[in-house]
Amino acid sequence: MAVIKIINAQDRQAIEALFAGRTAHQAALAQRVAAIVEEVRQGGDEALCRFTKQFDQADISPAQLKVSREEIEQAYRQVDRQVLASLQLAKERIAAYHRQQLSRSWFQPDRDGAVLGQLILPLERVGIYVPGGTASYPSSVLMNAVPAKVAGVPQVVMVTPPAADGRVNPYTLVAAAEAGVDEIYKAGGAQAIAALAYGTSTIARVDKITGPGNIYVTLAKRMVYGQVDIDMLAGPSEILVVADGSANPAYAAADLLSQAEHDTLAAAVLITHDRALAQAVSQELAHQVSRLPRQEIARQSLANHSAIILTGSLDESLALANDFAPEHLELLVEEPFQQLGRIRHAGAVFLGHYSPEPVGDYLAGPNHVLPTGGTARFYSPLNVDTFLKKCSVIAFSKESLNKLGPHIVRLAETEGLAAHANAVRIRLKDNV
Ligand code: HSO
Ligand code: ZN
Repeated sequence: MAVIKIINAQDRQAIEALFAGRTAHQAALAQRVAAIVEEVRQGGDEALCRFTKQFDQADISPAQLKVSREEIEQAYRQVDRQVLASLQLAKERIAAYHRQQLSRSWFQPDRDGAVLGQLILPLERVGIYVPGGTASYPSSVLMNAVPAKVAGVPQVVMVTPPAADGRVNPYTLVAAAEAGVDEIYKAGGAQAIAALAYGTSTIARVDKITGPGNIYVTLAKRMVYGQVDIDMLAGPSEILVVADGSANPAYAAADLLSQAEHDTLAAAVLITHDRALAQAVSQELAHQVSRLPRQEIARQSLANHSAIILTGSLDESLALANDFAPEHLELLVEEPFQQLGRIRHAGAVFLGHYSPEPVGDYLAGPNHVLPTGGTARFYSPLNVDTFLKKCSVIAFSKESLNKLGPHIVRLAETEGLAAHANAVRIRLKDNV
């Protein structure tokens, strides 16, 4: 029994159905989320704790919202030493990659004697959302917190929903401590986003919220945008593999399953012009999925949001991949670097037979928080700039104002703004 459909690239209807499946409309949930956000905005800690009881079954008082030093020490005693070492290695590699992204402030005298420049400044206080339950990933803690710290953000705050017993996953806690997170609060869902955006007595408001979450979190982020900044609106994970005859079908299937196991809504797509490969990958998928602990999730993802697409050529495969604008794009082809110039839209590209997507999820160095749902057309991966802002610097001298001032006066008067013109004219030597 096939676990994935094979469709022809000429079948526009099937292709469109596959692409459209990514933008589900959630109007019904939006009202509910708006009510939660509003209640927390008005009710602060009390509302936050009430929702934590309702949605996470955890009975937490405002005084217990903040994770204590003892809880972090206890987490360090609980975690496996080798896992801790792997997390530390990942942290170092992620930090090294993101340090490369740092750009410098600059100052430049111009030819009229003015000094102009641009300051690069870190945001002061950033909130990182980390999902709980089975989607609680210490790797995502690193991917959010490390770039923030590389950018120089002094206050990095993390929120994550507690389990029913009021605890937080120890790996999440040690990852946060390793990354240098400054405060951790036990709160999740739309209520945590509202708390970060508006502040409560316990949680001071932040300037920006980053990190992926479920649909409630995403809707809440959209609602508080403007009150605070946000990184992006994340959807279910996606992988698109473009392969030619050089691809190993077992590798391709394993890579597709690596994202299909994330979410029943995840999309795993293979595009190839090689018919034999398409058949072989389909068989491999059926074989490999049955041995996965999360096979129920992966099977639904494969059945409902995934496909193998047959094209007539590698060129056609790449064009279709650009149309899809996937979160992750793998090029399992003979000469991947030669195809790189054709890629227009993808969150991250993985080149060749030895760069499976999970390499990027954990420790290659680039960020794994990536645009989904076709938003790679205009969003970038989470990166150091996500946590920085720019400030323009202008320093005119007496001479440069004398030289350029008459132009300013003229432009201000054209706009009917006499006070603007005066602020310049009053300084000019012959009061033009
Ligand atoms: N592939 C996910 C990130 C992740 N994978 C975390 C494993 N852990 C979205 O890019
Ligand atoms: Zn993943």
